[in-house]
Amino acid sequence: MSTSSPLAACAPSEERILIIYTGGTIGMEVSPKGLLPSGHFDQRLDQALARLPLAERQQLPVFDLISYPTLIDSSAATPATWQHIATDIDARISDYRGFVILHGTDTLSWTAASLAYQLQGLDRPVVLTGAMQPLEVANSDALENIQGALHFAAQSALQEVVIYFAGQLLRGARAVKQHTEAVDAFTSPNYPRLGERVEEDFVYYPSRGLSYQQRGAPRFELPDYTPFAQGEVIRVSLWPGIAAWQLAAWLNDVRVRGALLQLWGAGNITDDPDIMSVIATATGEGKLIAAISQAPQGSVHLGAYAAGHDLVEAGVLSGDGMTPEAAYTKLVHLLAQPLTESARRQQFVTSLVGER
Ligand code: ASN
Repeated sequence: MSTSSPLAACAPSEERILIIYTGGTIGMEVSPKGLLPSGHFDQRLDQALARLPLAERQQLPVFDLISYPTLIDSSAATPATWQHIATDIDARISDYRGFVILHGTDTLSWTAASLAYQLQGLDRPVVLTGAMQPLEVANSDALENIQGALHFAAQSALQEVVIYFAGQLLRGARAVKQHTEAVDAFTSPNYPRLGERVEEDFVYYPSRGLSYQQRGAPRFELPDYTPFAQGEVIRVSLWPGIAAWQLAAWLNDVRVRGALLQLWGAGNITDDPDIMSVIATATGEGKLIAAISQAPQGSVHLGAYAAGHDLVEAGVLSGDGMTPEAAYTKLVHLLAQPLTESARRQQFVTSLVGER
């Protein structure tokens, strides 16, 4: 399904934005079971835009909109969904000056981080947004988020995957959902915002964006993520009293190829040799294991405390100050490619898209 904004017919396609609607609260409608993803978003968006003051409407960049045939609540997204969206952007990359992905907020930051790794060297904006309230609800945040996303998607200086939400522009590989209800549901704990809405202007701060030296020439990496929808990479957050047998139940499974551990504070783990032995056995078998903190801000410094020192010797990679989203999707991305184990380990600790 494809539709265009009223002005799109007069604009060459390379001056347009492509909106890809995947589902999420932004387009949901009430059903007897609760909110459900709903279609005809093109017509519904037209109606909403028609209610804007003429001056605001005229300033919006022209766009086309495609809607996925199966719309999802983003809690149903898997690595296969991330791959699908990246492939769709790749197929149309030279036809549009920028892209807006309308996505549910629950896993929006996961998709954003994954897209950043798949679309390396991106030379135009890919802006993800969604909403905490459906488009038609009174005082919904949906229309403002779409407007902002469109404005940033038209800024050619912006050349990376970002999230626009509630007036803030955040790096996709640095953002997390921080609130279940508030309109400003996203934050970027370890990196400043890349831009923001200042009254009627949408201001990008280029000094915070990915420079050409950092991102390099376009070299999209679009490996097959399908196997990872079956859970080949796991995520374990420590809790007081965690036992070796519990960790082993996941890490020893032959289907598991990678793991993200969320440690205490600056990178500490329970002082239990059996736990360390489970981890060392897994890395010895070639499993890619990385560690970040459970604390939302700051970095891990493996080895700063005796309680974390053995992790380095057990082959655990430092995830530095990466978000869980950025660390997990990076493990998936590296494992999906035909790389040697040492290349994977080396790339994990290198900043590929400004994620660390
Ligand atoms: N459950 C919804 C989703 O992630 C939440 C939202 O979009 N605000 O699809």
